[in-house]
Amino acid sequence: MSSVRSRGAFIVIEGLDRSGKTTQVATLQTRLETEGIPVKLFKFPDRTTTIGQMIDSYLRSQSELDDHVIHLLFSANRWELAASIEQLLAAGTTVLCDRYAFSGVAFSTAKGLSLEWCRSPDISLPAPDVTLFLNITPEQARSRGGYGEERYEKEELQRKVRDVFQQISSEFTEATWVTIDAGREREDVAEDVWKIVYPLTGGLAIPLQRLW
Ligand code: T5A
Ligand code: NA
Repeated sequence: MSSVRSRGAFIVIEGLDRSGKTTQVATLQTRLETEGIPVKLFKFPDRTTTIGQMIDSYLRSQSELDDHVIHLLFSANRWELAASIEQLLAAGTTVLCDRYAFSGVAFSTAKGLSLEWCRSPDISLPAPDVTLFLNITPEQARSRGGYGEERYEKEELQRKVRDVFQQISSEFTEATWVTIDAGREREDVAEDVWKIVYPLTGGLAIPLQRLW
């Protein structure tokens, strides 16, 4: 018998706004379930918790918060679910995450906070085994419905967010940060996602890493 217990893979989907993260993560979850692979989906922000409700109110411009405060709330919202994520991974469940700490850093840095400060509260959160970054052009994003409903849906901010994501991605290897052209048909994007994720679902023997 092997002395190394295998664990589930931690898969994060990041990407620009309107890139299809939620669409793709739902398709992926269904396909994994169909294959009989134990899977659990998380979405950040998780607007259902007490902290999540504060974030939701801020994003809908129903409340005002200092930039540092909202950054820490986004991070706290991940920390309040981190133990559940770790337990599921240890039990062999594949964990999918719709946005994670990279969105946290990208948006707050784009607003003007320092990148290093923004990283700090997420230090030692579980690190994804792979981050799938869904990439689309600003023109494609615009064609998927106009910005304006929520606080960060403004083109100038989105451009800055894109730049910070680019900067973050350069710290990862090609195996741990995969950029996918999400400007194509849903099915084609889903096929690329599947090809990367499916091989990771057989159980991983390497220990879970920590950010950053
Ligand atoms: N945030 C988040 C922070 O500032 N800090 C943090 O730490 C975190 C975690 C809310 C905001 O919070 C910020 C970032 C955000 O500004 P959210 O709730 O994830 O975050 O935001 P949403 O508005 O839900 O997500 P997006 O707008 O980014 O959308 P998705 O999930 O990328 O895209 P999706 O799947 O909803 O699709 C968008 C539209 O496009 C269509 C869909 O049907 C839908 O209408 N579509 C396609 N159309 C054509 N071709 C395709 N291939 C398509 N795929 C999807
Ligand atoms: Na979404």
